[in-house]
Amino acid sequence: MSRTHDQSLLEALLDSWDRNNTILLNLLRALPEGGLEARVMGGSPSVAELFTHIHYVRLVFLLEDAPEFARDLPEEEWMDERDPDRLAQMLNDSAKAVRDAVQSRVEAGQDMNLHYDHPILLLQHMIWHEGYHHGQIKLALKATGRPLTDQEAGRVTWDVWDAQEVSGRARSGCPLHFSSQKFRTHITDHDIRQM
Ligand code: NI
Repeated sequence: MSRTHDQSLLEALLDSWDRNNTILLNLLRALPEGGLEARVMGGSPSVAELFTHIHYVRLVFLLEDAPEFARDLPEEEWMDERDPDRLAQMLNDSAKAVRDAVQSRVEAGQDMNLHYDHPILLLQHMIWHEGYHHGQIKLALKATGRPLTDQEAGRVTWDVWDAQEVSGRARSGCPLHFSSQKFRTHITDHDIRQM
C-alpha cells in the first residue's frame, strides 16, 4: 500500500478508534443489574467474558505486531471479571496502547511486524471485531430478560458517531447530518427490532 501520510486522515482514524472505545465503555456503564453475568445461552461467554476477551485480543495483536507498545497479557483470555471499574480500566489501557502503536507506526512509515497490509488495518480489524461482540452483548442482555431500550442504548452508543461539535449543520437540518430521521430509524431498527 502507498505510504503517503496525511495527518488529518490519521487524526480522523484515531478519533474513530477513540469513539469505538467510548461506545464500549458507555455500553459497560449502561448495563442493567446482573448484566455482566448474562449469556446468550448455556456455554456462551458471559458479558463480562466478552469484555475481557476484547481487551485480550487487542493485546495479543499488539504483542505480535508492535511489541514495544504491548502490555502484560492477562493470564486468561476469557476472565469473568465482574468489577466494572476494573473492566473500564483494562479497556482504556489497551485502547491507548493500540492507539499509540498505530500512530507511531504510521508516522514512522513502518509496517506492523506480522499481520496487516498497513498499520491502520489494526484499527479497522479491532473496530469490526468489537462491533461484532457489541451485538452479542446486547443479544445476551435481551435473551436474559434485560434488554436495553433504544432510549438507553442509542444515546450512549450510536450517537457517539454523530458530529460532536454543535454546528450550524445540525440546527439547519442538513439532510446529510447523522441526526436525520433516516439515521434515527436505522438506530431504532437495530436496537428494538433486531436486537
Ligand atoms: Ni472475538
